[in-house]
Amino acid sequence: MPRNLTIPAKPGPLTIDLDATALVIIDMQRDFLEPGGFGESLGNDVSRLAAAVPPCRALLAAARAAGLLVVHTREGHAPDLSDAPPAKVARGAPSARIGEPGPMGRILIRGEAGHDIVPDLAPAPGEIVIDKPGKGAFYATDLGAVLAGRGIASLIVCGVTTEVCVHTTVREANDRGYRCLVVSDACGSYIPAFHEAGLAMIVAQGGIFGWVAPSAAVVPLVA
Ligand code: TIU
Repeated sequence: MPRNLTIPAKPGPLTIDLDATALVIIDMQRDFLEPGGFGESLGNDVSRLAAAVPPCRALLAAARAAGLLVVHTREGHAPDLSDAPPAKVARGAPSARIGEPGPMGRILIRGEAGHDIVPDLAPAPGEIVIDKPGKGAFYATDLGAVLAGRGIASLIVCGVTTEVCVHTTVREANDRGYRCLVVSDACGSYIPAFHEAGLAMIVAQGGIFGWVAPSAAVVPLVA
């Protein structure tokens, strides 16, 4: 028996089967949310992302209570930078580029403190953590195989940043046939106008990339 529920969303209600739905939390890492990491090295005010943490936490608690598949992603690179394209490494001030030392260890490098997910959203034992070198969570990862193996058809997506890694992942997922519900207040951007535009792009044209709803509309239904 499917565990169907219908979420009020834009551009219209979305019905999902909880047994075929995963919560995907994108890149809620210290490198993006805390001073001294990759986000700040690019010239951003990282405090703008803090508001997304409590809604992500509420979603995570609801997903765990409902027995959903939970997937955390982390953007980062191998210590030898072998998976970091030179065009990506060359961005930002030379002393604060990917791989350079910072207060949370080498910037955007796997295994360093800055690469960790923020403590409030730490993965629980058994939850899937996908390490990705790019913006999208499907590119150069086994996320597609993981979801296919679990019979997942719908994704509830949150995290940072709205118009960069969340958007790229939703676009990749949409092309692969997943229904994506993006939780608006559980996403965040360094650039508020881009957050709003990113969400608007998802639901435009009849939901060209997916659906959008606030956590208040999702959490009570899932839990
Ligand atoms: N710079 C920016 O907005 N985002 C990223 O570089 N990565 C993610 O969004 N995770």
